[in-house]
This record gives sequence, C-alpha cells and structure tokens, in this order.
Amino acid sequence: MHKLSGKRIFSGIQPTGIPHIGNYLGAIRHWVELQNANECLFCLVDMHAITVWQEPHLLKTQIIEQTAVLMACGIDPKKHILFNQSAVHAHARLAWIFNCVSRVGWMNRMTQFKDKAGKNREAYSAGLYVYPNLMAADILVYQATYVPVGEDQRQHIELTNDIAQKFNHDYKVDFFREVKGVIPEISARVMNLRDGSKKMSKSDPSEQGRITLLDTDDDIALKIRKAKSDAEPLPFEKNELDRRLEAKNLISMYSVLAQQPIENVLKDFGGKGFAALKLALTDIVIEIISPIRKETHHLLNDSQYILNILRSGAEKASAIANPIIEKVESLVGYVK
Ligand code: AQP
Repeated sequence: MHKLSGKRIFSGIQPTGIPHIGNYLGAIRHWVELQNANECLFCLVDMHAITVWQEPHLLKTQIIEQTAVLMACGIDPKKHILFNQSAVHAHARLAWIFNCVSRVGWMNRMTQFKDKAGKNREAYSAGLYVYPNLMAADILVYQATYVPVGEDQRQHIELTNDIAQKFNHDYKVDFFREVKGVIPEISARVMNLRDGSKKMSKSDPSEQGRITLLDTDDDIALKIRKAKSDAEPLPFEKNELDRRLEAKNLISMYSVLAQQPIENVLKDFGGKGFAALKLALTDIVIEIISPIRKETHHLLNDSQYILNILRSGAEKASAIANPIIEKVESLVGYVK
C-alpha cells in the first residue's frame, strides 16, 4: 500500500469520538506513510458522523480533538489537506446528485447498513441508509483515484464505481474514472478488548473495550490487564486462534506493533498464560501512544490554531472540488 506514488488519495474518518488503536493500526499509520509520495486529502467526515445521533457540543469538541490527534500522529496539514467535510459544500451537492443516480436496490444490498441497523432498520435515519452515496461523492468530488479503506469498505468502493459508471452512462460522458480501494497488505482489524467478536469502535458505549490515542499509560495498562482472556495457555499453532477470539486479538495486535509474524509471536508466548503477553503488549502500546497523547494535548492548548488549520484545509479542498462540482451540475442541467 505504501508503494503508491503520484496519486490523489482521499481518506476519511468519522469524528464520533477519540480515535483508538484500531483506527491507528488499521488506517492512520498508513495515511502518514502515504503522505511521502502522494497528494493526500484527510477528511473528518462530520456529515457521515451525524447519520447517527451526535450531541452538538460534543461533535464540535470531537472535530477539534480528532484534528489534533491526526496531526500528533504525523498528518502534515502544511503539505497535505486536512479539513472537515461539512465545510466543503461540494460534498453535499454531489451527494444529492448521486442520491438520484444510485438505486434503492443498490442501497438494499449494502451490508454495513444491515449490520448497523440490524432488525430495527425502520428506526434508523435515512442518512445512514444513503451513507454510501455520500461516500462516493467524497471520493469523486476530488476525482481521487485511490482510497485507503478497511476490508469492510470494499462494497462501498464497488458501489462508488457503479455510481460513477451509471452517471457517465446516463449523462453520456466519460467524466468519472474508476476508483481503487487500497486495502493494507497487513490488515489490522482490532477487536473490542472485552468481546473478541466485536470490532473496537469509537462510539461503543463502554470505554473498557477500546484503547484511545489519548489514554494515559495507567489507563492502557489497566485496560490490557482487564482485557478478556480464557483459561487455557496460549497456543503454539496459528489456526488454534480461530476458536479463541480474545487471544487472537491480543496476539494480532502484538504482532502488528512488534512487526513480527504471528508464528514468531506464538513461538515466544505459546504455552504461557496471558499475563506475559499482556505485559509485553502494554509496553509496546504505551510506546506508541504516549508521544501521540502528549503532542495532542500540546496542540489542544491552542484550539484557535486547530480551527485555522481546518479552515485553510477546507479552502484548499474547495479549490479542487468546486470546478468539478460546477461541471457536474452543468452536465445535469442546473441553471446558474
Ligand atoms: N477496529 C478497527 N480495526 C482496524 N481499523 C479500524 N478502523 C475503524 N475501526 C477499526 C478504520 O479506521 C478508519 C476510520 O474509521 P471511521 O471513523 O470512518 O469509521 P468506523 O470504521 O466506523 O470506525 P469506528 O471507530 O468503529 O467508529 P464508529 O464507532 O463511529 O463507527 C477506517 O479506515 C476504518 O477501516
């Protein structure tokens, strides 16, 4: 994934809470590397965030806090573009057009909506239902060609291409190009520390299942010590992890952070109880998070500076998106 160069890359994160170690390992650390050789847009997707209820004052805080966290992780707003989605109106304008290009049948096939809404789908917002159309707009409004995503977003990238093709077909143009999802080679899907069958999430009501990038060293040690385990010693064989989800999660996290294949980690920890692994994991997580937390707090001392970063990012993003949305609206037949 880091071998990409010379591309325009769009990446988004929902400001629904403090980013956690899952967001970091699954997304943010790859974004930092992509900056070296590409033109990157990093977007706090606040319009996606409100598809489920967000307390307004918390949303504002979360946008500022998340911007600081991203910068502390190494996102460089001077060389790249860091902004919040709602500040660039072209996203909403293109999303509406895509709501009209996309089909209800396509939306009905989206597994993420089914997973989030479950049996209670009638009670969810219409925004959550058409979320994938907005995501298509986020990408295509910059004519970005690459999007770093997790495995669970593959379907949304396919939908983005379906929308692009249908738009081109309906309006008899060759305007939108194919978008490619870039899925990290070493995929790091981090699971909830208290339930290895659920992914670690910013918005999970319980804090105990996630390690945030602002947790103190003590928080981290406690959360890992209390992470769910089981009574058996850790296995020697990788395939045994499939029936032991919590062990699998801790071993996988350690393997990614220590940059060692799972087989090697099992050589060191196989046959032992969870305690040694948990201690080693705690050290390595603290080593990553502690400098990020300190730098974030330092940046948050001046929230006006953060707001200026977002404002200037939105101006730079608008400069790319506005000519594209103007052209699309003209193709659609709007009168200006
Ligand atoms: N647990 C995870 N493990 C690995 N990667 C993860 N990502 C999210 N959770 C994990 C990746 O982080 C990026 C940004 O995610 P997002 O904020 O856009 O939405 P999300 O996937 O819904 O993340 P959360 O933390 O679970 O947020 P909420 O609670 O609001 O739904 C994405 O690239 C995602 O793959």
